[in-house]
Amino acid sequence: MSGKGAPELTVKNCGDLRVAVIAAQWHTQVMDGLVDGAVRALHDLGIEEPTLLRVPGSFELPVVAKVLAGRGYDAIVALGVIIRGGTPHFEYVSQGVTAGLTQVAVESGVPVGFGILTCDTEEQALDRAGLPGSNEDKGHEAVTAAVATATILRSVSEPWR
Ligand code: DLZ
Repeated sequence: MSGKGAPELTVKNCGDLRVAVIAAQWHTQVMDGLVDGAVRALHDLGIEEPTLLRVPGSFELPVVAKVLAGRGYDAIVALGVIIRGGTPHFEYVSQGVTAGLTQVAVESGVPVGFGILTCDTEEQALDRAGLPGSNEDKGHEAVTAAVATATILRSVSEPWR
């Protein structure tokens, strides 16, 4: 999947939204880039006090997202890096986290930003991590998409705003 074609999102009136970022811990250098990008995006959007939680691996992201979705957050952002190895484990973890996060978002009505990199190599992940020299900034993108979606949902439920 190519990053070409990504929209330039403009998000307004979102500084009061409650946002939680959940980040896995595998592949430290890439994860650091994703988390920095997410924090930068939240700052750019005027969201000053986000919650940041670290979980062991990507597989643990959906259960934490589910609990947070029931605690009044307006948007949740999940960050993880899964790199293909020599066994089918990559497919199981990737499918588990993708299906789990989708289920949380659809069943709770709370948008979940999908900042999960599923890459064949660490080089591919570094290129998407928002680090100096990276071509893409997926942590920043995931926050912006989740917050943009939260503002859309709020405009539907509170049309007078
Ligand atoms: C076990 C495992 C493997 C092999 N690879 C990754 C990975 O590339 N990225 C990631 O976020 N987590 C990985 N994990 C850990 C699982 O997500 C999970 O934490 C463990 O299976 C324990 O439940």
